Amino acid sequence: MSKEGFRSGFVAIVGRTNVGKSTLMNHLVGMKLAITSNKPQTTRRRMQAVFTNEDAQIIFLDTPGIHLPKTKLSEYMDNVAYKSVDDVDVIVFVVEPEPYIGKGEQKMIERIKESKRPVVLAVNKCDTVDEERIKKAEDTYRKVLDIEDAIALSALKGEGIDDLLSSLIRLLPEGCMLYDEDTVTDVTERDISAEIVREKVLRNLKDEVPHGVAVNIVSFKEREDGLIDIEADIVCDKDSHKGIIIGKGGAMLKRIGTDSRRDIEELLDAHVNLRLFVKVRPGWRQNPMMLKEFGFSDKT
Ligand SMILES: Nc1nc2c(ncn2[C@@H]2O[C@H](COP(=O)(O)OP(=O)(O)OP(=O)(O)O)[C@@H](O)[C@H]2O)c(=O)[nH]1
Ligand SMILES: [Mg+2]
Repeated sequence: MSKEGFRSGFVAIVGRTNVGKSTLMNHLVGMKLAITSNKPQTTRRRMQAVFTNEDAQIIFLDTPGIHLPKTKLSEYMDNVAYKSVDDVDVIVFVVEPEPYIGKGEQKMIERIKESKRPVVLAVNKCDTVDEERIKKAEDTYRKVLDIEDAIALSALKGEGIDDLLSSLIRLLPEGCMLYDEDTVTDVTERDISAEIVREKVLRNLKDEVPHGVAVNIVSFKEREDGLIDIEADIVCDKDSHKGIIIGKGGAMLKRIGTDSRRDIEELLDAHVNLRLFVKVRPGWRQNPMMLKEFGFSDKT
């Protein structure tokens, strides 16, 4: 039973691609759940992460970043983000510490206004600029949006996280715990493992190759001695990309495998035997049937 004055609810983390939403969500819950990279369009699906303390429970929704959609996959991703603002109690709008509003932000501002939900502005990457720049960014957004609170943050360094949590708890309605206190996410270990492999592809490869990659876990089995065997397909959308992912003498695939295994072992707290295969499915990001097969359906 929850104590008196306990607050709970859903908070969507939205904003342009690459502003640091997933980095922020991981820090808010103190665990690396969502993958991050310096490439745009890292997050493809909505993901929940649950924060619980003695005063409150907050269910954070990390969302794909807004960008100009070029494929059916990126249209799907933008829609996930736009829709998520309607399902929550509070919105965290993450922005760069810049004194101007870009196209991606502008579209998001319209959706936030339509949703009529309270908004906390999170000015992120404050480790890269001075106070004056942060203030300018805040003023810019206050002119176009009704903001409950503006918090300066460095999601990367974990600065401003407690201020943001306090602000959100204050804005949430009183209510009981929605999930038991051990719940951390709605995503399975199997799906996080697939995301970890995709993160290593994003971090090790350049340009358009990683954006055409999907990762499917083909099998995920625990042996009696606790070792976990994982077999995964790295699916790419061009023949020429397959060779790049495998690399000279298999060196790139080996590096992706080693990096992935290390993180998956940490996630699962077990030894892992990871086998990766590269497959080509030409144009899968534009093909509604294949998108559905990979779990990108209209159901968001
Ligand atoms: N300097 C600095 N870099 C940051 C900060 N927060 C995130 N980053 C970096 O910004 C890049 C993007 O971070 P992500 O968390 O993947 O961004 P995102 O908004 O989730 O991106 P999408 O999923 O593509 O929408 C990564 O290289 C992060 O390390 C910050 O506070 N300071
Ligand atoms: Mg992200």
